[in-house]
Amino acid sequence: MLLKKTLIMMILFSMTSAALAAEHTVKLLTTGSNGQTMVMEPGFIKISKGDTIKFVPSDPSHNAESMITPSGASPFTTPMGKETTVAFNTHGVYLYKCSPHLALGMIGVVQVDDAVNITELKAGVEKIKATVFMNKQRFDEYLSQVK
Ligand SMILES: [Cu+2]
Repeated sequence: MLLKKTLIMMILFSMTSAALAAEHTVKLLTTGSNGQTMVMEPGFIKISKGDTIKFVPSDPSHNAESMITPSGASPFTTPMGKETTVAFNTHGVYLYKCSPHLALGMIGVVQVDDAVNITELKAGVEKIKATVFMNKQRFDEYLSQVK
């Protein structure tokens, strides 16, 4: 009887912790909702450690590839044109791009809990910006939302 109760408690507990990890969606779009082109929506997203993001490309030419990640985090590259879910298990700020469209400013920022690596990330961003021809302002626009 006690064993049964313990088992039920364990099952309930595991269900609760699974429910706490949220799944977010980021769209990788050729045309954004406000007329912007080659854009992630949302371009900046803040999530919690353990959450996942489902990257949803609007067509076969988009994906999501990390450029700067917090130390200890695994880099990620989603397949072209395929809806893919990525788990974020290390806190800090992540900068990622659509591999073929970095020059067009198709980038995004994910903040997972505290922005522990923001100084290193901002230093790294300057080099990357130099290779971008369009929508350069998105770097500052998204990074200004990191809190
Ligand atoms: Cu793209």
